[in-house]
Amino acid sequence: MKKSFVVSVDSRANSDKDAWLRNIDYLASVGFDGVELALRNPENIDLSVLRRELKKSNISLPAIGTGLAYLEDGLSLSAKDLGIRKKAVARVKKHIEFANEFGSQVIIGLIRGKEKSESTSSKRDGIKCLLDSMEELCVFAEKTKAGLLLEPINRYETSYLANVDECRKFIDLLYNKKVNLMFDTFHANIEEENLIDALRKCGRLLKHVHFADSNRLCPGRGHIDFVSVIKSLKKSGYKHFISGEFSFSPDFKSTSSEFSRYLRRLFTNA
Ligand code: LER
Ligand code: MN
Repeated sequence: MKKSFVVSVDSRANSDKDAWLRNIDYLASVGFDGVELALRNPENIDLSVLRRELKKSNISLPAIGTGLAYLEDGLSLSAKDLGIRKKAVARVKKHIEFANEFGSQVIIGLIRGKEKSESTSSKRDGIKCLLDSMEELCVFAEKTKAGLLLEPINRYETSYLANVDECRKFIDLLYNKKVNLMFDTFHANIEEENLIDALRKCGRLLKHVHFADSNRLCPGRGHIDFVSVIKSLKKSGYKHFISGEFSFSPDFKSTSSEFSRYLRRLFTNA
């Protein structure tokens, strides 16, 4: 199992434009094997700069997140408004092209969108729109080296696919199977009857894992049983990345190094 950490690329006008590059440097210095980039719009990134940074730090890019395109630009793959949906699909295609350059996977999480009216019929319409968007993205991804990852996300953050069972059923509906599963301990702690059973149910589709504790802080600061999580991953032969995705307390450096130490202990003792 390999260690990674989420770094958001802040492309807002008055942001510190190079902070994410310094963060990648720092992750390498405290023992991470990979970085997961949260990208609102991949067109804001200079590929040659990123390639140089990854090579210099000897670190890989296992996955990229798309949630900022929903949170900051309101793009949603399930939007009833065809214009918004088309923009969301076009944006995720940019993420796929970007991931193709690095052999990474694209996370389909918050970009699934949130239904304002939670009525059954509007949810049904939303899931149909999501299915259409995903079919188009799968066909697009088929021609690339990029993978797609469906992330079960708790009901308060997205309206669709809150748990592993729902994600697996959704994948079965897709004509084209370019989609695998990922697992986020924070969401699973809210939505699953039994977190370890749910993890097991991912089976061979599991290609990426997010770690955050029950309070969305660094593992070890809440009440999720990470020893059992690691034992279960080891038993299943999981070889991919565990990526830290949680609030910084107090800042990026201390939080990421705390996580690196925590995972080192867990890998040795579990
Ligand atoms: C959001 O809660 C989350 O877990 C992200 O990975 C979604 O893209
Ligand atoms: Mn996550």
